[in-house]
Amino acid sequence: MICEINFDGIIGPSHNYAGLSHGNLAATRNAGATAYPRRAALEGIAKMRANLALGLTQGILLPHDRPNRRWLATLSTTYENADPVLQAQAMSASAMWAANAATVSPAPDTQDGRCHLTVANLVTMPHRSHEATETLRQLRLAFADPAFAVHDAIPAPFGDEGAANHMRLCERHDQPGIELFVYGVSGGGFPARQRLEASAAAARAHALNPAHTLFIEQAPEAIAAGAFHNDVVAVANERVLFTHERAFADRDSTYAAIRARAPWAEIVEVPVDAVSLADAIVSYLFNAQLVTLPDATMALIVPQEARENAAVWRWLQAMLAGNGPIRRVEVVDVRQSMANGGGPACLRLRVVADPARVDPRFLVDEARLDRIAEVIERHWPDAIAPADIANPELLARVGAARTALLKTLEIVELIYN
Ligand code: SUG
Repeated sequence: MICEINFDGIIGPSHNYAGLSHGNLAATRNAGATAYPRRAALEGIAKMRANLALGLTQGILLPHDRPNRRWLATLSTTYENADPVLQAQAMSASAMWAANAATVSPAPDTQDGRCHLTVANLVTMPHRSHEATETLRQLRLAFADPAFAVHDAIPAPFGDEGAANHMRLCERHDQPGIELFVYGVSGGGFPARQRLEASAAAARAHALNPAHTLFIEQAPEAIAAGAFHNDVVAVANERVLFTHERAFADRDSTYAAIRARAPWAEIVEVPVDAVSLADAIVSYLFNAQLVTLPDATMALIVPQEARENAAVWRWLQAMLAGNGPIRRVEVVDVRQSMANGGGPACLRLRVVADPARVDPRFLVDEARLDRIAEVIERHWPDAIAPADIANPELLARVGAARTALLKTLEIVELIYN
């Protein structure tokens, strides 16, 4: 039976704060801080456990091989000879943010009845531009069943950041819906990472019905305020679009276009007077997982930072007191990821599909999470300070940690020799 599966990126053993993402205010603010990979990964596991407890179906994606020596070889260098910036780019654990792994169109929306995934090229940021090769390998493994079509990344220069710039509205996950692709044109001094050409190419690859597909420009003001992905200012689930008033370049025509195609849609808008763009971005209110619970009500899974922001928490309390479609707010602690600009929604890739068609090694229950947590406790480094990035002992530890995890999960195809 088709349902939504959240595939969380397991936070890799090389998690660190190198400040590589221009336009991502949290990552820039924390550049040079000491990171705690073990704690980070366990926070991610705790989030998955909380989602299982809510009755949701949970999957995983694996940390990528770091440092990425194959990428450095294509640049005619080695880790040992690379400058510190290139070393940090090769070492980044950024594949944890699985919302940037791919764009996904579930089977009910596509003309061939398959669930389509297009790997994101992430070409705008050097440290993320080399994720696509391994992401493709992982997705081809997890979604090898003919129920899926996994497409290689769209070529440069058309930047594509995957599901972080894509939303789907539908009456129920297993019904046909409309797909919303949000692209950027300008963002003040910050890069607009998602190009319209890339969104359009993904929509064609996925055999979407053009009448049910919308291309929406993200507000330059939102990018300039630090919303480097649309999922920092809007999130959709089934019939609900939960959005900041200033998320889209042309709010009124965006809402009109949605209502024309999806008269059943409910737009829950947070007005700028109640929550400024700055508060939305610092709290990651919209980088929440908006999910349908087994009793068909909706819950919003927000980071701790949303509770700590007075304006945001006030708005959430007022929302719960009202009669809207979101009936419950759950708070999770993903502070280590948040400090690099990655909230609960960044950490997961949503795939609406039949779990029976997914390689079972990529699905988790409590017992499998226990085994993953044991590997993390034993192998993940406690702390990484910027000076450690060049340390050969750290490199060996990071490599061994990933291999131990893959062996435990019996996903040995992903071990590089
Ligand atoms: O691409 N941070 C990520 C955060 C991605 C968040 N994802 C979504 N919003 N869906 C990024 O900016 C920081 C890495 C560093 O600076 O080392 C980083 O890549």
